[in-house]
Amino acid sequence: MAVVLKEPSRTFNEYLLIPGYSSAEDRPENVSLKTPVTKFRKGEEPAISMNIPLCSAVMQAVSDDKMAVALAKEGGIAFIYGSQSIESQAAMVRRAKRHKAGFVPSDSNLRPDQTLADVIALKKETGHSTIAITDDGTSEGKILGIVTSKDYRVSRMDPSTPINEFMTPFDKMVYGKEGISLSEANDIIWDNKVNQLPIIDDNQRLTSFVFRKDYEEHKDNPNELLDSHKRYIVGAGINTRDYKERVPALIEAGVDILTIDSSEGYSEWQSLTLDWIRENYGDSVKVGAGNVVDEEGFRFLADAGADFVKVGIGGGSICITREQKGIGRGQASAVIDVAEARDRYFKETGVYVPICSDGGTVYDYHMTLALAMGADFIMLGRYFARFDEAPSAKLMVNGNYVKEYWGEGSARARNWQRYDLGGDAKLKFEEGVDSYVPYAGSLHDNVALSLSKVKSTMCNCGALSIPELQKKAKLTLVSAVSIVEGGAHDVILKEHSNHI
Ligand code: MZP
Repeated sequence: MAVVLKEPSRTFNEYLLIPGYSSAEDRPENVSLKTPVTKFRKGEEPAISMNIPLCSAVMQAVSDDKMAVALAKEGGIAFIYGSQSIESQAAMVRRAKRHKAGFVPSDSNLRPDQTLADVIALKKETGHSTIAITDDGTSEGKILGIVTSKDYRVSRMDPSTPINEFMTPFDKMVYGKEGISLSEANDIIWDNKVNQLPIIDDNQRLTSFVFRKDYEEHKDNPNELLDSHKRYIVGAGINTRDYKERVPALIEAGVDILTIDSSEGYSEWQSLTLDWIRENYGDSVKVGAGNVVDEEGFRFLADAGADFVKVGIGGGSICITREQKGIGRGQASAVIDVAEARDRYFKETGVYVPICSDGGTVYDYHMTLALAMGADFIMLGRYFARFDEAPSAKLMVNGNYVKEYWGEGSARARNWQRYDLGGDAKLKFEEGVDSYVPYAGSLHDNVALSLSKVKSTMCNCGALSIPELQKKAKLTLVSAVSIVEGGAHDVILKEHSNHI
């Protein structure tokens, strides 16, 4: 006879937090959202932590190199999707790792024998007035001079004037040497009263520019998640089939953390993958595993050597696994159960294996609930797919801007092994849909708003950190009727407002 759990499978919408005592100290500006990502022994620090408890889903529509940079700037981690060739995934990792905060590759470049007319045309095309003059006209050529709007007067000069007659030549240029820090570059900019600083290598080749106007932007990112070389921390998804080729390529590209991406992770395929990584790299490569929804699944992956465990089956907004296969569990029940399992495991072994609530986060308050229920961090797909930085197309549908968002188990993304059992069989049915999500603007603004709500609720619970929230949170189930009471009711709304 099958085991039948006594409790129904519950989701975030069925819970609310009951406020606890908050002192005068419990103010949002005092809240830390720092959270562990990789396992650690009692009394030790995790090798990787995040400054905000959010990571982006391993999905084609969500996590590429642009998302990786944008999210690391805020203090989180993007896991670049694995449903692409090893070469293109590694190239994305490499691009994100090469992206140095404040150092941007030159996008306007000409040769000295080109003319003022070329300068004007290029300025019109890019909208940028700083043009690097290199021997071959590329962004990595030997720099011979620079042209800014101070160097020419369109009304007084013949458009056919060669650039080398009016550019600021190299010997009169202010530049920085490759390897200097952003703050050193900014000091040079300020001391010399210039607006831009070309950065060059030992062979006088241009590597990037630092612009005065970007200074404020970088001052604004106190949470940036950087490695020891001041590069952004970048994650990537792997699968249980081609890991022997994919993992070395990603490591070579500089990836910081991997996660096995599978809709169902309580399987021998995952332990074989973890074994291979441990045999070849020991503990130096950090890798998460999943997804699971109960204690057995968690213990299996923790014992198999996972650095963190992802929790959630069938709760994703684009996911139809529960309908198609009849497997899964309400996201709240899964997180609560696995969090208890993690704490027991910690008590028994002294090893804390962080857990990630993956999928089904709809409202900002669901983030707070997931953390209160024990999640160390949260993986989101739909949430990030709505932003400018997500790779998918922005379209106008019925008068509204939307972005495309499709599941990794949809026909659009399939032909990769995530949704089969790790063998050679091709996917025979879909487990995800192709959809639109409302366009929501920039990642920075949205993450700031969502986390301000999380921090505010934490203060209502008297918690200034995630572990404190987990200790102090008091949760209650809500009745179906009381959910109506929770929204605006019995009033005539003046205009539609979006509460997400
Ligand atoms: P959500 O944030 O859109 O609700 O859920 C994102 C999560 O759904 C992903 O991190 C992944 O675990 C899961 N997912 C991705 N594709 C599918 C699918 O096609 C899926 N079924 O379930």
